[in-house]
Amino acid sequence: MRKIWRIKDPDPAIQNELSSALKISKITAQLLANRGISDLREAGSFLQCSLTSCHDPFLLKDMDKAVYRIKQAVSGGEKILVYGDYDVDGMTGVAIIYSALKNLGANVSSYIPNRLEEGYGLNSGAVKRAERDGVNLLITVDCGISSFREIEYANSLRMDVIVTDHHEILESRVPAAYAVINPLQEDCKYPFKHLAGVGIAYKLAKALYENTPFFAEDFLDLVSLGTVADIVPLIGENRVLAKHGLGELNKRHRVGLRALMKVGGLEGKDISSGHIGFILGPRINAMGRIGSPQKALELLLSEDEDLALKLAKTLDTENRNRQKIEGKVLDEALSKVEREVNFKHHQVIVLASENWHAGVIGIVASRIADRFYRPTILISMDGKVGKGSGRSVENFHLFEYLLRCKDSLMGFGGHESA
Ligand SMILES: [Mn+2]
Repeated sequence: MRKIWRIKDPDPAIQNELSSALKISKITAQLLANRGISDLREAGSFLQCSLTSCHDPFLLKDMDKAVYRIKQAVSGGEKILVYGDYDVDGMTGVAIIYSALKNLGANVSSYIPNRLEEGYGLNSGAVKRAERDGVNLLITVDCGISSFREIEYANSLRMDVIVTDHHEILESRVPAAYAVINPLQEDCKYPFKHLAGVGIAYKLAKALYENTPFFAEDFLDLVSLGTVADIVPLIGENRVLAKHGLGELNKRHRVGLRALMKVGGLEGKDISSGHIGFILGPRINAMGRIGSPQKALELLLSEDEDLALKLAKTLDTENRNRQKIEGKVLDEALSKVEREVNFKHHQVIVLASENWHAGVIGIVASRIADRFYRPTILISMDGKVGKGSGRSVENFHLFEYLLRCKDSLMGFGGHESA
């Protein structure tokens, strides 16, 4: 695709101020200004990119309540279930909360639903099974903010639910959970609103670890993995966490990730965000799309070299299968675009088929949205019910447009652009 470059007009006043105070070149100063960073303090902390610039986790609404309830559960030996989404962001977040709770001596287990059989978010079947297993406290990671009914149901079974999520909030309403940690809540004072699900999980671990001998920073490799893979904007705190996390990733101290790097041909290489986006992330995601996500989580948590290598190879194979399935769906979708879409009349591309694997429609939608620069929704039909996944383009708030059609939808959730 041909790109049109438009260069911003320079601002000599800001250039002079930043370059002389921070001893940087005028070009660097202008680049900062172009990113909207024009005051000295902000520019200084951007350049330093220090972990100490991260905000206090207790600024998150309900963090104190959540920590209180979790500590009560740990000391009382209550069963805790960490329930997360099946993407990289969700699985890395579950790995963090699960490990943190294990370290604190909790009676904890984890659960990642199957995308095809159970779908996104909490489901009542899983809640019921948790209750039968004696779970008293359920913590969601990267999901839960739109699981109103399932949380009511958990409450009716006398199970407390703590929601940690970063997805959009439906019409300012949150579920009736014991605590809801999501910086997008209107009355949440947390200054940074773009944390990934794993970023919020990290904040919870950080809060739980206060006054203990453990360091939440040990989880930064997982934080960078989930943050980069979830494509949240790498600004503010996300940039700090991703940068320090990449440093941790490069130490290769996590057995499972070391095995995944080996299988992905990254041995001896300096791991970059590109490697997360194109090599590590897709292999972990593949399990959530077409395989069993629990295996990817097992890999993240593994402490056994042989088992980790075996699991990493499974992820690699599933990723190849995912690519094949995706290629087929993309071909079919493109020929549908040719037949069904009239670019003069249709602002949004919406396509449906009985043949499409629901695990890959999101990635295919994003390829089509890129190619035609139109918001795109692909729907995988199963009888009368369809599951769709959409990707948007700049300045088209997909979530808000879906909100306008909510009467014809059985359920939906997500972000501005996906
Ligand atoms: Mn996420």
